[in-house]
Amino acid sequence: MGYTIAQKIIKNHLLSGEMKVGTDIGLKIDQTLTQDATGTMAYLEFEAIGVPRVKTEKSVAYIDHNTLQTGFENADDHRFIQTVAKKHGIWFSRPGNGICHQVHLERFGIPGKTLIGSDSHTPTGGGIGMLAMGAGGLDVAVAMGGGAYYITMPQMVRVNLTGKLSAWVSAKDVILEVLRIMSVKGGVGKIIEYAGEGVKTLSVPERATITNMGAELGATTSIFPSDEVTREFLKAQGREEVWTELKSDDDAVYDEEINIDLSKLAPMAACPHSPDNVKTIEEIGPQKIDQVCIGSCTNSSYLDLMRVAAILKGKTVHPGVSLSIAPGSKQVYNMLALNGALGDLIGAGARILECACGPCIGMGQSPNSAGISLRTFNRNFLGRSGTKDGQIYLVSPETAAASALTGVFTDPRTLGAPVEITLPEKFLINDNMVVEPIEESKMDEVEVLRGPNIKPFPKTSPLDASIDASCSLKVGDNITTDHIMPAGAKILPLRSNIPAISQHCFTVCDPEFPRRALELGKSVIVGGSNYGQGSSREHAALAPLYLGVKAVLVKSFARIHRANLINAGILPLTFTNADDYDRIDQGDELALENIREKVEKGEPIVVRNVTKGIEIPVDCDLTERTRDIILAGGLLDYTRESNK
Ligand code: MIC
Ligand code: SF4
Repeated sequence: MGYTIAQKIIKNHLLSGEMKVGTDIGLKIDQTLTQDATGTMAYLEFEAIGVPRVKTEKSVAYIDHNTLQTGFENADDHRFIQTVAKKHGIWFSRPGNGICHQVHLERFGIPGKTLIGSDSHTPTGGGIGMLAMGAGGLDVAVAMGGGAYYITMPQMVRVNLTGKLSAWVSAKDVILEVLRIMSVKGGVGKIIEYAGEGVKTLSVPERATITNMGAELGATTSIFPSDEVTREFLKAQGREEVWTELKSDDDAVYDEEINIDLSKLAPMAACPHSPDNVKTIEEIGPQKIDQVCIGSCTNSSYLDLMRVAAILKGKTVHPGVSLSIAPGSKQVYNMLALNGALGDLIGAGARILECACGPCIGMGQSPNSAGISLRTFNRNFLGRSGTKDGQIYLVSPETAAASALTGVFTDPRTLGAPVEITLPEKFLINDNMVVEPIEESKMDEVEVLRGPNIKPFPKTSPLDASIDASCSLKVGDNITTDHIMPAGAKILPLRSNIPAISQHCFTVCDPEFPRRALELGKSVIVGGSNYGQGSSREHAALAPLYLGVKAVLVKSFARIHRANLINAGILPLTFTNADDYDRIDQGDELALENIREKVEKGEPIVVRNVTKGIEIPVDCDLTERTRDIILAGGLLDYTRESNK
């Protein structure tokens, strides 16, 4: 039996386990990336593990999220990351160099290699045939120290692409179609591989848009073959030598197949407040809009912005619309500046932002009250834009630019003759904003600078013999990590300060939660299905840990968040019968008797609802390794123990 592309990479990197779906496998990690919002924690954890020098082939620390610098906190964090990176062998991409995923694809990614990043959109690297996965900071820290990265061996989904995109229809519309078909939980436990004749019609930046937003499917990752198109892209980046061909075997077996005829797709939008709430622009109709934001790691490539510039050239943004544009990298920005396209954007009235995440993570550009904002981003979760009642629609750059000109939802196909943009034969290559680490022999010369906002990792303790705690919060389905640990300009600067950031935990759902949880001392959170979807931020586990949450009991979990809970030593439980969700109310007293022994022996677990006098069977699917992590009180303690 042949292998799929992902299976080939997994096979080459397998450190433990077997490639049997649903079982735990440990992978050797070749490259890591961090960004600043999750990076400070990841490096504090790396320091705590105590390995002097990273053991990966390449580790890069990016600064792209917290660049507003409304106080000293962000700048202090940047210095911390810069110095800690220099000391321990990590390359440092300075603020201004661009969004981690865009820059990594351009300058560092290599087909066939494994990459984990402390950011859920790391699968962008799948656009050049990397096995690239989002992970919690602690998992990245362990991988930097040479440890394996553990995942559950995923199922393989093949998306067959046939035909060719029609004029004005974009790669963004392809992933919106996949989201429409599969939903935000349809990818959990799966790797999505793109195949078929349609693949070669898509350039690398287009493929990267698709694998990037595959994160919204809940998938482990998404991947394209590495072919002649990939070679051309790498050659244009001056890196042809890292290219290798990668394709699936003819007799590879997939668990699921989806067929998409590219020529049949139309411009679409993900409507508020979920990336899978997809409609065509035609169905939405010519509704008035207030804002357009172009950028983010999904759609900020040279190709995307050149198309936008061609649409806007010589025109003026509608007076009722504010248009902002953030290029994805310094390379893109600089090329637009040199070829005149930047002038076209400025001339049309676009508000040019620095190349960083910016409005995607609520760092500025919040829309007006109840404002309709069209964004080329990947997430439109409630409140993420910074305006609680903001109505965020996720669209392609073409739809965004066309609508910015008319002031209403506009199908770009009404613009007439298509713009023909091709990738340059040579990109502008200038890595002057990437700082090399110091040689190992000189590492003692580097002083790691820590600002007063940087507080240590919260205290963990081994799993208690029994847990008696009340339900401090009950929430519904599809809770995102933006609900659990909101971001935005006010809260992001506290990413290195768990006690302070914890005060914002779950405040989107219930402003009283942090105070109540702290008062209770110990508690349990109850939730619905796909709990913890979205970002990889381990703060969504560390803040509950700090607030005394001992267990989270839900109908089902999203992959990265479940791993983060385990890493933080919080017990992840699921209802054996989903209907039992209705048998616990917020405030109920719960008891998990002899839980330590039961976890240790793998015995059935029952939650006793003391208030209602009933017993509820629950599952806690742990492998030998995750069981030991939970017993130890989290991955940090477990790793320190194992390194002794
Ligand atoms: C996001 O898009 O939500 C983020 C901000 O990039 C996160 C990481 C974070 O919360 O820092 C992600 O996607 O992992
Ligand atoms: Fe940054 Fe947005 Fe991409 Fe997250 S999704 S990495 S915030 S651009």
